Amino acid sequence: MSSNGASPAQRSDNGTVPAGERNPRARQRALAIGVVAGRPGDDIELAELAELLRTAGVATAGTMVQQREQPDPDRYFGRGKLKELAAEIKRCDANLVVCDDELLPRQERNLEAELGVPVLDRTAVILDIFADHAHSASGKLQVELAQLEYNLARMRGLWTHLERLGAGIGTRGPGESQIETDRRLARDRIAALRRELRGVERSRETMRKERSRSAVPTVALAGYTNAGKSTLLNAITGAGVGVGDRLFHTLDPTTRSFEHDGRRYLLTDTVGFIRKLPHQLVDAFKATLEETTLADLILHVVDASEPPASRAVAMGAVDEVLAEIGAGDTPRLVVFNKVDLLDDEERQRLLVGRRGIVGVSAVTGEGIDELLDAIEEAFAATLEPMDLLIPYEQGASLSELHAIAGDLDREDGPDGVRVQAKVPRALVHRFEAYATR
Ligand SMILES: Nc1nc2c(ncn2[C@@H]2O[C@H](COP(=O)(O)OP(=O)(O)OP(=O)(O)O)[C@@H](O)[C@H]2O)c(=O)[nH]1
Ligand SMILES: [Mg+2]
Repeated sequence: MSSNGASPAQRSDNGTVPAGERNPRARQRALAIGVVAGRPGDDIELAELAELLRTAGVATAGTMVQQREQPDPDRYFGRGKLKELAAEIKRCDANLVVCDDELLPRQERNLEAELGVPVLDRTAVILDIFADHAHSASGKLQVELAQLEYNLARMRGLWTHLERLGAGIGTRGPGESQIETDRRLARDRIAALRRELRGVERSRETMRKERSRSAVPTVALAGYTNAGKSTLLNAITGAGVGVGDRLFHTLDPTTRSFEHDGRRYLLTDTVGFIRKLPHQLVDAFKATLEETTLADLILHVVDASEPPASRAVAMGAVDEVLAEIGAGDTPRLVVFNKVDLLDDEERQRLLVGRRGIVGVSAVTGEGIDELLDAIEEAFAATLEPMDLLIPYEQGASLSELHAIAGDLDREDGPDGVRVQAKVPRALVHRFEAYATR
């Protein structure tokens, strides 16, 4: 894993991950730990952490859960459980402990001191995956910003650590000034990154304005990571977006158009969500997540092949993130993807008689037509039927109408073209002059 994975003292000066210094990941064997409140035997959460670790190239050597209301504020686990943990590390020959929650710097430090192996948290793992999967310039900026914010808090932790050690003359001064310098560098870099990202936001804004002028309905794919959003984008639009059986394959938004019944739509695919999505990422990825916020309709893509309990957790997490980024009220369709992996009984149970849910397979193409009809239906409510008479010399209006309303019912008469069309409510005013009733 990256230098996030090293002990805090080994992190680079400005807190970012130098790409060349990654350890060979496969040699890392992690013991995954978590605290669960009141649900004994519930290992859903650690199964997901193991999946995150697999994506980051780390083997999961074992798992350990402590049942308690709250993690211990100093050590995450209670003292007794910590002894068990130390024994378990030996037993399964782990060389790393990874915790399912974001650790306070103090918890991380105490755990490392007691266990004698590096201790990482969920946020560090997710940030590491993002760093590895970011390819575009803006994606890299966003990840670097999130990493710096995460590490800035840890530098503070390191500082208090040194302060405690630094009893003698001379130890305190250089330690303090070094940490202060590091923190100032990190803050300067954070400010510079935020400025650059505002530039990215502005250019996306311009593109969006152009799109909204054309009044093409916009649909956004949202969903848990690995639900099949990118595969679905490819199936619907014929785009060649990258797909992969790993978490957070997609980080950059992609928009493609498709036509259904003569009407054009835009479909946007973007970064996936996860339970306990690190707030540093939500913050840094604001510009990217905005693509979802501004859509007219959100397709909430769900991996229907997941066991019901983890599917419910995933759906809840998506609802939460959508609310957090301000898309809570956007009209939504739930799409159960990967139905090719279900048997008949499961299909029945999941899909029959459920309104607002469409079952599809982005791989076999099953259900895609029904999905497109459902999208059309969702937009139909926002369309106004109009009877128009457009004079021949207003050909420009006719082609504009065609672009907006798709295939038209038209009849050529002596004074012009009689047209019946469904027009988005926001654009009705442009054609009112030609309305015949
Ligand atoms: N069997 C089956 N597999 C699917 C289907 N749709 C997607 N997959 C697989 O699921 C995995 C994830 O697909 P992606 O399209 O990358 O998922 P995503 O939601 O874009 O994931 P992130 O970008 O990581 O958030 C890939 O291995 C796909 O081949 C489907 O309908 N059926
Ligand atoms: Mg994707």
